[in-house]
Amino acid sequence: MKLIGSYTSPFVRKISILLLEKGITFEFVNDQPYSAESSAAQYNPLGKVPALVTDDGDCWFDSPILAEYIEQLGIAPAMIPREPEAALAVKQIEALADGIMDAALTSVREQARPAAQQSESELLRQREKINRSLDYCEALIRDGKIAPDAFDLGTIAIACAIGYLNFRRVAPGWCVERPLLVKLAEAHFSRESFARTEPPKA
Ligand SMILES: N[C@@H](CCC(=O)N[C@@H](CS)C(=O)NCC(=O)O)C(=O)O
Repeated sequence: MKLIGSYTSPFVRKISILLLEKGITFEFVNDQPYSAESSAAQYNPLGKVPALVTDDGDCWFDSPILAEYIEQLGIAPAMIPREPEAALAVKQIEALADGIMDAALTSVREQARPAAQQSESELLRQREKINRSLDYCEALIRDGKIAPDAFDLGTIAIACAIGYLNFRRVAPGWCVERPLLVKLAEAHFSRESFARTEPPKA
């Protein structure tokens, strides 16, 4: 199968990690969705990555759908629990982490605009979303809703979101007073799948 995406995208990283952890062979097709040469729209009318083209030629897009598709292949280790309510909880954590990625991406795009056109209030709005969501994740671990040694679709997504915050230096103080989240992120970053998908050092 082919994964279409950019090495800097946290959404793409999440999917690469799922494939690597399950030992699924794939071809990575590098595509920069913001460049004029991007062919992302050929796979996803929204022009976003990641997209996945299966060996049968089917094309799937939007990372939660890709994650679900990969899980449905039935290859161990399971990254989504089988029990429906537990599965929903993990997918909700994924949705929250994806929202952190969206807010970080919006901040990066805003900061890339000429200084005079940047909106301070928009940057603040996005920063608040990120901070509230990180607090929520810290509380999930503190309250035992995420086990300290958990490794599943939800925690992979959280670690990818944090990796993107670090990479783009968005919310640089995110680790202050979130010790459980720091531990969770460090445990994930030490895995080979995370090492192999680190964004390029620009
Ligand atoms: N909801 C999408 C978000 C994907 C996304 O925003 N990807 C960014 C790269 S990090 C993108 O392709 N942006 C191009 C654009 O918005 O035109 C997913 O989970 O796959």
